Amino acid sequence: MPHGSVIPAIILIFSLFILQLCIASVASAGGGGNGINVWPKPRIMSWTTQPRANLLSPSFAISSPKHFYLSSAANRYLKLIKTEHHQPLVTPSLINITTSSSSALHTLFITVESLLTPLQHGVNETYTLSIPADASIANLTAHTVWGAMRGLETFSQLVWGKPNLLVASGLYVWDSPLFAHRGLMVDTSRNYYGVDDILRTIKTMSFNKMNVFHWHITDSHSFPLVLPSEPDLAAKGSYGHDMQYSPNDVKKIVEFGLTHGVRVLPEIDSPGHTGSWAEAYPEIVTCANKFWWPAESNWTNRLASEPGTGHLNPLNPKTYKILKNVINDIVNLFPEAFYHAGADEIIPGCWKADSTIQSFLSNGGTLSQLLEKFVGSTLPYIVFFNRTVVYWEDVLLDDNVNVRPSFLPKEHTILQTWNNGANNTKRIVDAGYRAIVSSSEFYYLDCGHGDFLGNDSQYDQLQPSSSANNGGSWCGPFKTWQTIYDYDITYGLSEEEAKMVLGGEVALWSEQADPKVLDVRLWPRTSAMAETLWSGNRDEETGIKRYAQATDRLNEWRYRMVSRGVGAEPIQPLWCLRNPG
Ligand code: CP6
Repeated sequence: MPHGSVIPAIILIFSLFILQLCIASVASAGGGGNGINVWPKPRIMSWTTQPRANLLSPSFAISSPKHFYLSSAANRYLKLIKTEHHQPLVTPSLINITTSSSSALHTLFITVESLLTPLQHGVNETYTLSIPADASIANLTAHTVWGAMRGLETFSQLVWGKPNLLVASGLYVWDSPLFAHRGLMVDTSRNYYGVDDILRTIKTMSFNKMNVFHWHITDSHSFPLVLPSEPDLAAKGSYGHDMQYSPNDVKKIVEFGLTHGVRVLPEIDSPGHTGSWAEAYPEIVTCANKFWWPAESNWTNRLASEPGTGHLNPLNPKTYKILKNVINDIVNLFPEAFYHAGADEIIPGCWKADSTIQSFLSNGGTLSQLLEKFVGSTLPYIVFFNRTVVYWEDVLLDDNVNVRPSFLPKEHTILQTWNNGANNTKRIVDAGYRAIVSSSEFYYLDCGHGDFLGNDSQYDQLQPSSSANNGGSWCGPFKTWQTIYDYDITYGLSEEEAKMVLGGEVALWSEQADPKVLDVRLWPRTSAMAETLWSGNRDEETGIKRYAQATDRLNEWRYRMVSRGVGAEPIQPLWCLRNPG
């Protein structure tokens, strides 16, 4: 946790302060139970008087400092607040609802300390929100505009009612995320998503106070991104002209992210997962355009197998000529300071299929040297552009093909873990690297309900490109929201080790997902991670995991997301909220 010891001290002071002021013994406003629901739950949210609500004046306004992105966010929230008219599934049990217009809330004032702080990893997202019981004004304060956006989201969730809008009042909120990196990865290579799908996803992330859209743009199946210096990659490697992202599309997505406080982190996966590059440049891709099903086939290497697996050839100088153009274009298109370079799932057999690599190996070269050469020739070029390089854990830990740590400068490299059965996060942070956690057992959302793991020799012989198979990606069981909510990304780590964990990401691999199921696969399960990383999954007082308390709140939150245009799936029958336990 990045905040050191200052914040616990602040929390303690505030807690004492609040305990004295609490007349009603409502322990946690906004935590469910009284119908006031905020997701993710704020770190501290307390009634300063008895729980009550006031009218939101029909002329309610948000007064925001002038700032390109914050002003836009304030307008957006004003519109949302005035049109949403959320009807709580459980009528809030408040002591006092004042509908007299003399006590209506007229203005939310936003104060920001530093308007110039850019959106970047670790940016201060702390905010306070106070909605006094009788005053006609409320105050939102934040260090940065990005924190103010988080506060606007909280405020919007405190408003409900039809035809009159009500706002919870007599409330004080102090809020700040536990983890700086709260991400969602979407794979747009296996199946294509339209720009609107991506924008809706980013918007929903902002509803959930998430801040990193990790865009796994390319893979073996298609190369949908049009790059000015290498236009053939998309022209030949995409699924078609209507399934590409133009530089303008990217600009739109990046800008949309900024107005929502969401960084757009691009991933161009290589040297593995590059089969689609072979459409334009067959000479730099090994084992391209044939399904690689190595002779030593077993379930382990079938996990990574896919049609046209394709690996860039580290021995071919042309590989680097093209990669440098790609890197140039990516840093021009994406202002984001992190650059995800992939480097997952090297399949030795794919490299070994190439004759130049065969002679390199028979002359005493090793696979590890091949990967070192590749990383050593590309990483410095990315770092040259002031980017921090994110790789999947495999580059360091894959037991067949790994890179010596000396090749990965710790200050410029972050590793994203996904195999935590062996607690790879611990191995990564113990080696001195910062980590982003995406444990496949908890955070991989792609698995639908049709995954077959049985024993059927005929099925096993199917080409993964067959419609009867999922196209190469093996899935574990469907992850429920509780599975995701339950997971602690720093499990098993010491306090020192945990400091190296920047946060987590859920991942939507898209072999079995496309726009038709996007929202249902993502929401509200992604919301479960969003809360865990924002404020934790445990009751502050008892330290016990708060599933039960979270269930009604998440159910309510799902309805609010639906009314905001998100196709989130239900987690309970309506009956449960009509008949609270
Ligand atoms: N594609 C890429 C994938 C996967 C990875 N990288 C993947 C591996 C195992 C499972 C799910 C997805 N489909 N490029 C691993 C990081 Cl279970």
